[in-house]
Amino acid sequence: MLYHLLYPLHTQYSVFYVFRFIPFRTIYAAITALVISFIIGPWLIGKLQDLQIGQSIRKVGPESHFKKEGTPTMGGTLILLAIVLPTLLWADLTNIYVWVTLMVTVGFGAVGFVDDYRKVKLKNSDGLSARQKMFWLILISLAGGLILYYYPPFRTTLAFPFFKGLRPDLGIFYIPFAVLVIVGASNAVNLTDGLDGLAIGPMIIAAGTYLIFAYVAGNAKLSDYLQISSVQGAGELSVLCGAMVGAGLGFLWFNSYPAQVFMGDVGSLSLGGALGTIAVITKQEIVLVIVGGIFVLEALSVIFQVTSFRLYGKRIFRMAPIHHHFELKGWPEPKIIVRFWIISIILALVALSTLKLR
Ligand code: 57M
Repeated sequence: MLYHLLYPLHTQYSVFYVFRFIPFRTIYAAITALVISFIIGPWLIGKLQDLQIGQSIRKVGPESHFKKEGTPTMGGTLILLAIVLPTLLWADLTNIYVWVTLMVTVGFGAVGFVDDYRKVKLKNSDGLSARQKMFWLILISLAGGLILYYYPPFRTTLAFPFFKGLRPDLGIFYIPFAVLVIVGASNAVNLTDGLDGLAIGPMIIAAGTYLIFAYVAGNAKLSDYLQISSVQGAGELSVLCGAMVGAGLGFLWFNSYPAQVFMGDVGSLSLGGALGTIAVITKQEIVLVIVGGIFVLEALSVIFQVTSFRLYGKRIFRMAPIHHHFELKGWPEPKIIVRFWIISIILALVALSTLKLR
């Protein structure tokens, strides 16, 4: 909005020319998101407490979690606000990629909201059934995939890191592939969200990494120089990524150990959906496996655990997802969290290095 209101004034006042620049708007989107989080955060946490939107803790898990009973949840509504408002303020709203990403983010958030609300407020411990949840997530991401597919300049080729010449064209099959990436990312983030700050830390790092990917993909000269797929208009997603970084940091302020609030499915599903969509649009879908390596690791630990238990009646980990394994081994919670953040930073650096490697 500010971009549309203020940039045209540059013909009279040259100072407004700065609104043209994506890095400038990205930084201010991040700052706006932080300010929103700090202003609304304490109020929202108080409100959630008043409304008794508290987490109930399953008794089968690590004992250290029992003391978390009643911690306000659904803090993801704050994250959503702190992503959407700054994006509407600072991004170019004629950009279709911004709208597709917002649609998936808010849509996934709505699914998570209904699930959380049923679990917490209506004391229906199952929330939405896994099938219902999947149905809506697939439907929303399918809508996103279809819009992208029928939007003329969007390419359906896949880009591989390290092998820059390899660009298979998936054609119409790009649509189910996009759905897989978006829904997969969303579920992986949801599984990771089991310790204070464990999901939001790697999410901030991943959003920061995609901020750079989006900027490079949207810049014809840079993408040509680095030989990565150029996506005209994708640069504007840097602004949204900036808002994600700011919203993530703002939420971490309250979610850091010991957490005053959990994000709930409204946060984890929407953040994962946003990340998956941005990976699809910037044509860095495969690299998401590296950037979001912690989320992948958490999801794989569940897949291996369940498969091994079903096939051989044996567990690989003391408990899945893998963060529970380390908890049961006696690692203090903050140690697991910070070590997972460190791994995320290393993975982000490796992913960024693929920009230059070929
Ligand atoms: C949600 N949710 C947390 C909070 C958060 C298939 C199976 C592996 C699924 C998995 C599962 O349900 N995962 C998805 C994980 C929960 O957090 C809430 O959920 C939201 C995210 N969706 O925002 O609202 C608990 O996590 C802790 N937490 C924090 N700090 C935070 O900032 O400490 C969350 C955020 C919270 C709190 O304790 O209550 C969760 O873990 O439930 N299921 C599991 O993870 C279960 N694992 C399991 O059953 N493993 C089995 C098999 C089936 C793989 C095995 O290994 O044999 C564990 N979940 C729990 N206890 N709670 C089991 C033990």
